[in-house]
Amino acid sequence: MAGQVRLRFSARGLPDHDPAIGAGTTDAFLRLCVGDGLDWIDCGYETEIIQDDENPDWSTTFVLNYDGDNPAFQVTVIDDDSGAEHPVGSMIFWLHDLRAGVHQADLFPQGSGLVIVQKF
Ligand SMILES: [Ca+2]
Ligand SMILES: [Ca+2]
Repeated sequence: MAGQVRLRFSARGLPDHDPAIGAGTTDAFLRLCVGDGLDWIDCGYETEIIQDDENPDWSTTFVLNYDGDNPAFQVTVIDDDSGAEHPVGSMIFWLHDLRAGVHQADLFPQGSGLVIVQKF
């Protein structure tokens, strides 16, 4: 079964990846891949970068087309450093996790904060 879902993301408690003086703190964006939990078919989704914020609410809305009745999504939060990418953490969730409309999960590795997913 194929379908479409619209998702928006926030993160809370991201660690500071910019400890240098004057660098502020983490400049986070989120990259999303769609797949079945083993293979990630489509990784072409990225939010905007939010500068110097450990609790970003990304305004980017992803409109995702999927196959199957319970697709998986992998998100990776990345600190931007003038175009260079430094991964902060990642997590995987399934469409069924979003039955209530909102899903929240810790990023891996531990201590990397958490991501909140909203379906609407
Ligand atoms: Ca920064
Ligand atoms: Ca940075």
